[in-house]
Amino acid sequence: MASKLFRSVILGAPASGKGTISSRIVKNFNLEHISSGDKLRLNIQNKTEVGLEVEKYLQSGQLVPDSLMIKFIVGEINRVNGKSWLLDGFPRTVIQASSLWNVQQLDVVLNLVVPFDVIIERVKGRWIHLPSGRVYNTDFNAPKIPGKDDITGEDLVQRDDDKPDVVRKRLEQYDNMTRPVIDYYKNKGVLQEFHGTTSDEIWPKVADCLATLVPLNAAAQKSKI
Ligand code: G5P
Ligand code: MG
Repeated sequence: MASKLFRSVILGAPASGKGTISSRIVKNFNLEHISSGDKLRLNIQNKTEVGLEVEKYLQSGQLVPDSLMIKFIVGEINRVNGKSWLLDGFPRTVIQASSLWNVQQLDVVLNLVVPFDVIIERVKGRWIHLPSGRVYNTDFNAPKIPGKDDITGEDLVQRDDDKPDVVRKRLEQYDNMTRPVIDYYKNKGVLQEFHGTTSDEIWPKVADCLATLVPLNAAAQKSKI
């Protein structure tokens, strides 16, 4: 008998901790993590056709046009065909959300709610490992060796769009474009909200929620939470 697959989305403002919480979800539940931002940054670094097209949007903190984004993510979803997944950073507009729903209905949408003043402080310390998307913070989860990835020892970089004026723009965009996505999923009956000021406070609530939802045959829990 085919096992039931689990399809989920994690939503939240820029730097609300989607990447941080996703890496804990991936460690504890057997889901493929598809982060739109990580995939786009990798394409920019590798100077692919998509990368060259989207670079200007990411640098200025603007959203990539819906048509391009939908095609890109549907391609990434098809690539993990046959596995349960967690989408991070997509959808960001109601057009993206309804296109995704037409392709694939979701089991749950996890929405992280973190105050904007907390977010503005924490992005200053963010460092990332570009090839893997691993994320660090000098105040929260510092790398073992400053400036180096814990696993590969390669250099960490700061994101172009973490400059204060670009972060402000991304938060504005989030308010205008992505808040309606939350209502879209509320109406579909799949939204779960998690409030807090730190990822350590939010994570146990997310883990409890997923423990009741992720089918054991699709995502055998790898370790005790
Ligand atoms: P991204 O890459 O999807 P955002 O803006 O949605 O970018 P971002 O910035 O990646 O989200 P996050 O994943 O929510 O943030 O947060 P994170 O990286 O885990 O945590 C942020 C920092 O805080 C890290 O340094 C982390 O270590 C630290 N941290 C976490 N928890 C705590 C804590 O409790 N305490 C403290 N002190 N620190 C903590 O999208 C980028 C761009 O790609 C394009 C757009 O141009 C977008 O701007 N894009 C799209 N465009 C159109 N449509 C889409 N669907 C698109 N997707 C991407
Ligand atoms: Mg992220």
